[in-house]
Amino acid sequence: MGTVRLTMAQALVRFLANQYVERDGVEQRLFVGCFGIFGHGNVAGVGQALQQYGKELTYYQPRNEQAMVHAAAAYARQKNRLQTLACTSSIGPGATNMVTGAALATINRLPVLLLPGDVFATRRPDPVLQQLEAPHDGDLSVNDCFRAVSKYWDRLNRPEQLIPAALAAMRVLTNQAETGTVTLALPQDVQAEAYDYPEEFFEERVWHVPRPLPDPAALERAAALIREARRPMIVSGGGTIYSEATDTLRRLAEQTGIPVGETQAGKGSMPYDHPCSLGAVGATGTFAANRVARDADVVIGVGTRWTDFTTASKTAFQNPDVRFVNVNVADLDAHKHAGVALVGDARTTLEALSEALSGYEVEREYREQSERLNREWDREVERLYTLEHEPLPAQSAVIGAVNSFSAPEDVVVCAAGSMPGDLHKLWRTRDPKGYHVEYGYSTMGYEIAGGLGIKLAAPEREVYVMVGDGSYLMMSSEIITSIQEGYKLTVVLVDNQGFASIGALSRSVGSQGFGTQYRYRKGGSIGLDTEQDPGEVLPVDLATNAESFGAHVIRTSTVGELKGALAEAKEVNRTIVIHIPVDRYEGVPTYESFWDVPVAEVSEMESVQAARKEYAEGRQAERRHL
Ligand SMILES: Cc1ncc(C[n+]2csc(CCOP(=O)(O)OP(=O)(O)O)c2C)c(N)n1
Ligand SMILES: [Mg+2]
Repeated sequence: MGTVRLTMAQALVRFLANQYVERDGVEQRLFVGCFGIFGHGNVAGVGQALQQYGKELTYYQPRNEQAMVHAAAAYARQKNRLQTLACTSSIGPGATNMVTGAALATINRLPVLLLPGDVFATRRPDPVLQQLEAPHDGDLSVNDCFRAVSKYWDRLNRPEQLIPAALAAMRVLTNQAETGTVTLALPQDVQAEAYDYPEEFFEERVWHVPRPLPDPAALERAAALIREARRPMIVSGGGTIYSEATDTLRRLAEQTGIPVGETQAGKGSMPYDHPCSLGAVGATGTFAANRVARDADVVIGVGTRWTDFTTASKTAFQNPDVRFVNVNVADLDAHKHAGVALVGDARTTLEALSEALSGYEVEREYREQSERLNREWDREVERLYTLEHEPLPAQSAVIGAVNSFSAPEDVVVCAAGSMPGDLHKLWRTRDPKGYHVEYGYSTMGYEIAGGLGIKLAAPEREVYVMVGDGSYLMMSSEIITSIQEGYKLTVVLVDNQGFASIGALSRSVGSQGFGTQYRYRKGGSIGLDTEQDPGEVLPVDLATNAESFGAHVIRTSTVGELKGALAEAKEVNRTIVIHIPVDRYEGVPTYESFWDVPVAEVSEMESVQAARKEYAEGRQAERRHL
């Protein structure tokens, strides 16, 4: 075969356009496009290549590099990790703006390909604009920041290095256990340098995503353990959804009567009204799931990495004899909590487990308890959905209005603040892809950018972005991109004048909401929740801000008006922002759970001393699952 003379950037773009992924016989393109913001570090390299090969790989113009990585990660999540976008940036600040997005994607195990520009490989004009100079290390650049947050990292100092690096990158991106951020740092001179690439490199290449089965002996051990169980429970995580195992999971639950709790990423594994569904588990869990978890004797984790929110900081499972079985494609997670490790794909493993458990069923009383808890919990949801709080509405009623209005297949998206916990507890999920709360990294600013990625992935679904005022202020600029590209979002901007979630957390650690209100400085402090006479509220008008971006804005002040606005929004075909103020203190309770946030061990403040005492008591329930 011959060769073709291309710049490294041209070769990279052509290569990306020819990568495919296959699972269950369905083949799709791995990269549906490339986000990029140009500067001297990529304009003449990847920028030029994207222009030249615009028909092969679509270019999208975002406003912020962090946001474009969020959008790519959200896209990948909506597509069950089988498709994604690349992200190109200039060198320096454009590159490091992507570090947060990179961490988010790696922590959530979502494939994204980052292509930060880098300083000259030849080092001839050093130091170039935005170059970090390290006196002790000639090969260091700001892009080394990405090493910690990437699953594969490489710097391509020669154009031919692209060949092994690109192949390694694809292997990692498409490996369901390994996937996350892949960073290929591209020195700006090398991007523009030509090389005779072998034609084979550009042929269509299919990356197969297998559905591996666990070791049969491990499966036998797991089945034997479960057969002995009287109070088994399943905790379903994001892996169930990525593997498209939700039907299999539901059938297993029906066959055995084992009830299911859900993590944030796993919410939607079961329809909310299924009798085996206990809803959210852990620190932001329902009383239904948390009561069952407390006494469970065997806990079957499926596609979960057991974060502290899921385990309520290791206080959720109090049965002294509790044992774990972990179904996970990642060895790391399968071995957590000294569990029987079923390293494999969630769907095929649950199918195998169903078979191995044939004839096994929990006792009728236990099944009935789950059904009863499911119904009791839904009554609590209804109570919170219909709270008529005045003068400002309760956030739970805002969530209720959006949930009741939205269609089952619509998607709700959120990431940080008080809403993720409330949504985890209260959102009635009716479709496995209808709930998208990024809670691996819980990144303020993900909401709107993530919503854009979801809408790009699923234009047929309405996307409801639930965003707090704090998150909105951190990053709302992708509203503009959504309008530019015609990807409509319905943004519900829930305004409580600051950080309500951290305000509540601060009060619980004895600190009176220090630094969490958006108010003028007064008497030396900024907005303590306990102050009789706090500083005035700031004159910020977020609705007008959204209007200035070109969004269709509706200002509401009651839940009734919100309902009207949602109906109006449905008829509008560009991005809408519905602004609604909510009461800062009318929160959703926690239900029999704990979260470990250490309180100062010594303090002059009595409130801190009291909080420390309570903390020390709460911590006593923490366990080691060895
Ligand atoms: C980028 C980032 N910075 C800080 C935090 C810590 N944090 C979590 S929630 C929150 C406040 C969020 O405020 P807002 O969006 O208004 O939601 P609210 O808490 O008022 O519901 C902060 C500061 C975070 N999760 N992400
Ligand atoms: Mg807020």
